Amino acid sequence: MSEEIKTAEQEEWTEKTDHSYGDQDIQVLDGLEAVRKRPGMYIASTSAKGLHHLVWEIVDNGIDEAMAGRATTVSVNVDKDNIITVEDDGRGMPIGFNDKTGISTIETIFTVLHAGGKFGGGAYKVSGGLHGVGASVVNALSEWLEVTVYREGTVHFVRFENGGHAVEPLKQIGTCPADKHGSKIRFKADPTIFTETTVYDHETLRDRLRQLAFLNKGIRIIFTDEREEEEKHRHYDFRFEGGLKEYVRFLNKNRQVIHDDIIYCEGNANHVEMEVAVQYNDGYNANVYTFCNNINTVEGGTHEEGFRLALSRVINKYARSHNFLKEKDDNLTADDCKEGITAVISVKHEDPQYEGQTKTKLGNTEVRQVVSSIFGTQLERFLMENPETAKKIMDKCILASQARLAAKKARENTRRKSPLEVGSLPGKLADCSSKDASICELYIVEGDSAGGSAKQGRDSHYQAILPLRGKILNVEKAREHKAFENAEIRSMITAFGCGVRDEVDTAKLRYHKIVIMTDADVDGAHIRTLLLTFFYRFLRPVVEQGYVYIAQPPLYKVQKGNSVRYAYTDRQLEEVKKEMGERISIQRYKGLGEMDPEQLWETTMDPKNRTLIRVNVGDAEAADEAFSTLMGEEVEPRKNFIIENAHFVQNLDI
Ligand code: 1YM
Repeated sequence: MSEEIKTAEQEEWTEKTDHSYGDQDIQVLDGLEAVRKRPGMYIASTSAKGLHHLVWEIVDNGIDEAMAGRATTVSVNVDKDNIITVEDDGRGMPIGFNDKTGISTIETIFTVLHAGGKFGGGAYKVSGGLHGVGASVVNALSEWLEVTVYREGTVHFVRFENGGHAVEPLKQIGTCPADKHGSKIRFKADPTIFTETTVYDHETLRDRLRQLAFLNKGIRIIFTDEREEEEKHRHYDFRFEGGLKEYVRFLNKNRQVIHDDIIYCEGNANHVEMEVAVQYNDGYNANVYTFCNNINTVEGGTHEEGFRLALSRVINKYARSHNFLKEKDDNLTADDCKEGITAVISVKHEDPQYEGQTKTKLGNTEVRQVVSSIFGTQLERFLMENPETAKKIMDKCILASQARLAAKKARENTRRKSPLEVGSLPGKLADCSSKDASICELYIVEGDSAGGSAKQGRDSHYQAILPLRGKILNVEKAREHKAFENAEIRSMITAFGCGVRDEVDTAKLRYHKIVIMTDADVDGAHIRTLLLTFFYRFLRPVVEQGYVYIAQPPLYKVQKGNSVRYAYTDRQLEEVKKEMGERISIQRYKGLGEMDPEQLWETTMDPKNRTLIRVNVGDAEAADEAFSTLMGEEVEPRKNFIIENAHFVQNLDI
């Protein structure tokens, strides 16, 4: 396309993205077809995660408009056919139309792959850089997509179908009041691409939209899920004037905080915008969430480093000058200063560089200095102005350092001298003979009697058994050294062989499948949760890298003459009953202990028949919420959580 036939909007856009409009007719077909052929190149996956990415891409564009100060509200709607509607009250997408090519700006946006442009997730996008798959990718992967724009008293509309082709060109379909403006996008994910599922997860959508509202203070985000009957429609209206301050309050809602006032700061320098909020609770874990351009940088990076540097610098300085630390005392470590902290750090950067295994570690070096300096100054000021809170924080950090020294001693006693020294393995462990970790499995079994059956039933070449007696310690409520003194926990750590906490090295893990095998009852579920809490807090990489599994023992044995079938769920029982017909006997297993070794092998341990559920952490915030609610001190939120999630707890096995 030559210069003189560009519309004003296109001109503006071209300038920004440095993208030439040339050859777009060819690109349209090539580009979108390429996306449909190999969606994995453009979105993380075609599983549920990729499906949700479609929503985030469009939502991000609405939030961009709001962050530019042009829109106040972004609303998201899921209707009963899992059709998504995203609408904002911004300027409305440009409705410029080109007579010569017959292609409007909007069609261009939705049909041309814009690598690196505003709509391609490149430099121009401040929000969503990682998701930034581009509106055209959403279009390519939708069965159909419709755009409605309200702008300058007109309503314009275009619909795409058949792999992203406009059914007819963008056209005006009506008028609207002059003060109505905004963009509305409706789409239906293509089930031939998202073959696993095209059903959106309510909680995933709600949690992320709420998080976006926390991260972009003042922006109103409305979420309506219409998939239930009308009276049960779920509706949320998020708007947080306090931004991260409210986010931290939300994260700590189930915790006992040690001070009410949240430490908060925002500022900008060197083209970096930053916002930090901090509050301590009486727990022992650090929950630090970091974001760049609204993306959760799970691997941390320079913003997190800047925060950590400032936190320990300022706390040590204050502790010394106010005599909490004596001259002879060592400095507090960064971990001492982080015990029981809940912090959210959010930066906005025009040109973020991501590093790390999953590209979720912020690499821009100038960010470290900006966060360290702005947060450091504000924290220092906060401590000066709030001496009572400052004292509580100092006392907590000093206690943490004393506990750390005690834990170090306890931990040293737990460490195995060498991974091959079988002599130092726990006595209760029935180890396997293979030393090839990639095929080795460790079953953690509830109770000595089930442990006995498992030992007899297993294939001892690659299956090891570690029976646990009674309930293990709740690490959510205990300081680290208590955990290291606990016999069951020590046995597990020694058996795994990969170290704990910051020292975890999964290369040293002795079993690539760690299988939790508990009874299918309430106690079993509790023990399983205690174990998962311990793994999550002490061995997170082991969980994250997918080494932890849950065994699924059968609930029923159905027998007719000599033929025996097992049912793992009530629904399955009904099916089996139907298939087997009359004169059957049904036995309900109350615990693993009721099965003889052969049955246990056949139903739960034999790779040919068994079902193992791999545990994944999902996002850290959700896991953290689950564990702090289920395992923490506060009783009321726990009750509510169990009631709200009764369904989830029941289905944990699925
Ligand atoms: C529900 C999703 O995409 N809103 C939206 C998009 C744009 C604008 C406003 C917009 C931007 C600009 C000027 C500008 C887009 N514009 C373009 C482009 N909501 C949603 N709201 N006028 C309107 O950035 O200058 C792409 S998106 F590039 F054409 F300007």
